Amino acid sequence: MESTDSAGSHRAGFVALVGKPNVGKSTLMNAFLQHRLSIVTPRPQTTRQRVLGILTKDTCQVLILDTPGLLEPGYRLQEYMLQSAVHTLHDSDAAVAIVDATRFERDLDDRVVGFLEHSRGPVILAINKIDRASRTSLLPMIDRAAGRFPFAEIVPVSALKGDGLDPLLSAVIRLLPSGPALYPADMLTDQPERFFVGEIIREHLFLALHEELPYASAVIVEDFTDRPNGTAFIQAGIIIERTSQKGIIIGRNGRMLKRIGTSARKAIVEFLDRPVYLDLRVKVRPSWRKKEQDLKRLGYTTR
Ligand SMILES: Nc1nc2c(ncn2[C@@H]2O[C@H](COP(=O)(O)OP(=O)(O)OP(=O)(O)O)[C@@H](O)[C@H]2O)c(=O)[nH]1
Ligand SMILES: [Mg+2]
Repeated sequence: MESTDSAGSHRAGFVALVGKPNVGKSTLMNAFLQHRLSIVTPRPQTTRQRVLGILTKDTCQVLILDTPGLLEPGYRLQEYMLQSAVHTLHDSDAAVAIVDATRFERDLDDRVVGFLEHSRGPVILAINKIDRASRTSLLPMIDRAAGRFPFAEIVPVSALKGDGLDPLLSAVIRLLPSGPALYPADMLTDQPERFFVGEIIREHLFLALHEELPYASAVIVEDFTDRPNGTAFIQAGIIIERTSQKGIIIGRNGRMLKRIGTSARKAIVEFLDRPVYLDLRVKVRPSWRKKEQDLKRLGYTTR
């Protein structure tokens, strides 16, 4: 463990990244970590579970918790997603609420403010995607935000372009309690490789599929074995809700599934930093998004 002998000046704590779907929570976490840990796609509701990213510096350890978007749940999986975000907000030492500068009014509505009021720790507001907003729109936004909630600080950023991230990180660190590091300095997350492999496959499903299909799909990693030759052997199931969706995912002559498999495999190789054999199979589980039992089996269980 890291020691506390630097006269108690070391800080460590959990910070939750929360906000509506698609505001850039996962992009921000990855930018802080300088690592592609949490999956990112142009579609809302990409993140379904909380993801821990550990940022260790000489004087602090920031335990960043990426969360699913604060959505209005319509089915059991979405209820689980919302719970996961809200619990994380309740359990963290501080929070960064994120809004998209181009959708400010939508992103900082009464409902979101209501959630922030139940945060355990102080909340910083990050106004993200400023690369897309006009400079003149920022000051009025900051004013309106300050009138709506007692934010500890308000920081405009672009998680994508890397603008404003240092001031935002400094603001986060200032809010963390004093204490020793909670994880070894070389640890990036506490979640297993197997979890991220499933997430990467899901990321490529989200990128390749349209309309409702990404939301009707899940991934279950059934086998993950490191072979003696150094190759990770991975067998995963793509779960969908109806037989009629199977044909779309497989595609003509299996082309779509092959495309998804090829791009996912490449990304997994990059993530694991070793050769990968990937076998994908499509499976139908009727209405899995609404069934407690199926959700549990897929790892969507409240902690
Ligand atoms: N232009 C611009 N796009 C951004 C920025 N940050 C994120 N994005 C894009 O916004 C989209 C959503 O980003 P995510 O990081 O997945 O957003 P999220 O809040 O994690 O979304 P959910 O997990 O679905 O709740 C992606 O296409 C990102 O590339 C930014 O600063 N500027
Ligand atoms: Mg996300």
